Amino acid sequence: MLTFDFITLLIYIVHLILQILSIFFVLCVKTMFSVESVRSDFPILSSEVNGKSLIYLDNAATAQKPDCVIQAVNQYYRKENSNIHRGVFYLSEQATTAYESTRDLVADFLSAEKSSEIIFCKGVTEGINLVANGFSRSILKEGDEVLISEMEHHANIVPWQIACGQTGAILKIIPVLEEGSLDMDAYKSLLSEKTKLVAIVHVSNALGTINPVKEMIALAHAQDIPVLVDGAQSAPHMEIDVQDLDCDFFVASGHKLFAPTGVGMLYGKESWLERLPPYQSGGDMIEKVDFGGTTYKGLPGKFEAGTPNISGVIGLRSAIHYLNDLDRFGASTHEQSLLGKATAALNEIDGLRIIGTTRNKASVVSFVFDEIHAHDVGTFLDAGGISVRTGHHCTMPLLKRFKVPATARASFSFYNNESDVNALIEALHKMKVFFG
Ligand code: C6P
Repeated sequence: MLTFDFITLLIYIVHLILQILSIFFVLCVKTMFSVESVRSDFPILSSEVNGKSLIYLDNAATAQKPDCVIQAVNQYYRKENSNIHRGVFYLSEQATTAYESTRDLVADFLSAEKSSEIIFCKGVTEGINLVANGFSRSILKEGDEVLISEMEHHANIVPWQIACGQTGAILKIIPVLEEGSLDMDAYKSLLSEKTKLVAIVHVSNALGTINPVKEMIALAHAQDIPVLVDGAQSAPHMEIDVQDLDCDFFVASGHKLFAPTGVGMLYGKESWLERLPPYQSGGDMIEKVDFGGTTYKGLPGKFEAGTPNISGVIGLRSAIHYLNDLDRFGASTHEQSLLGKATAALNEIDGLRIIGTTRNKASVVSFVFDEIHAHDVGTFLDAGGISVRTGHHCTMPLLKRFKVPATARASFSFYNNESDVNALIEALHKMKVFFG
């Protein structure tokens, strides 16, 4: 009897262990990153250009959209379209809920403390303009300084030039070292009691360099200086935790995050957003309008005047759900492996020079040829179905620093595969023969 009980117990334990193992296995397989499986989520990847299969390597400019995002926007216009915050009828309330719940989702996605710290905008350009406009109207005075770097995108240069021009503040520049990283000694020495803001790119769109923003923020905060982080190129490649970074502002564009164009997000610490005046004005951002004077809504409404990009926000909601369901660690490991393979193979090509060789890079690689103009590189690759960006990448001062007028840039997303890298390298070898 005792032996029978023991055997039953043993069978029961083995059965339990097998069940736990099978659940674990199913969970692993379900969440494990598989490039071939994610590729099938993006309909455009199976299309052709110039009679060749599309090889899309311009993800830093804009990312392709998964089917769920395309469907979400389609569904919204087919069945749910209506304006938000205005109607008491069913569709308007549905649209308002969808819009506002996306704000909660974005707050979670960026690990913000409160949803009211998330402002929907057109993208990084508009987000930075909003902050620069607020600083020029309420913070900056003659002789103050704004600190940016030599590797900024024009979107994080020109708004500050305008703000400085309007206030008499001075724009200071952190230099870039030869391998494409920031001169951190220069950064430390540029911080002073005159500095009223540091505005810095997280990941360079032209070089791929990942900047040590957390360390830079801590250094600035030690002197009570707020920091804005341009996350256009970081949010698509890494998980962002604005509370851990402790940045005061963070901006990202939806279209680089697999969402539609024309929608983006500005995160700002509540205390900073409260301090800044409204950027645009009109409908929806007000509390009460009277010819004797107008009062504004609190956060976030104060910064969202007029009918926003509702369908864009609906698409963004779907894109964030998609990213939340993705094994992002696996995706980023895969991107890094593509970057490593591409870099090694590009370095083997005679007459090719990579611009931006620092070790800590996102999956962006910029290169030039001694004898062939970047635009010719781009045109040749396009004939083979390969899309790369060529030109100054809206970083003219950076290219001037490297003494090149233009580069060709391949930027990889998690849906690119090894054969995309091989096709690029093969095409560049053919191009060398073609141009003699
Ligand atoms: N870079 C590129 O091909 P918008 O256009 O507002 O979504 O993003 C502007 C922007 C700001 N900062 C960085 C670091 C960026 O990379 C970009 C957009 C694209 O590199 C288009 S120029």
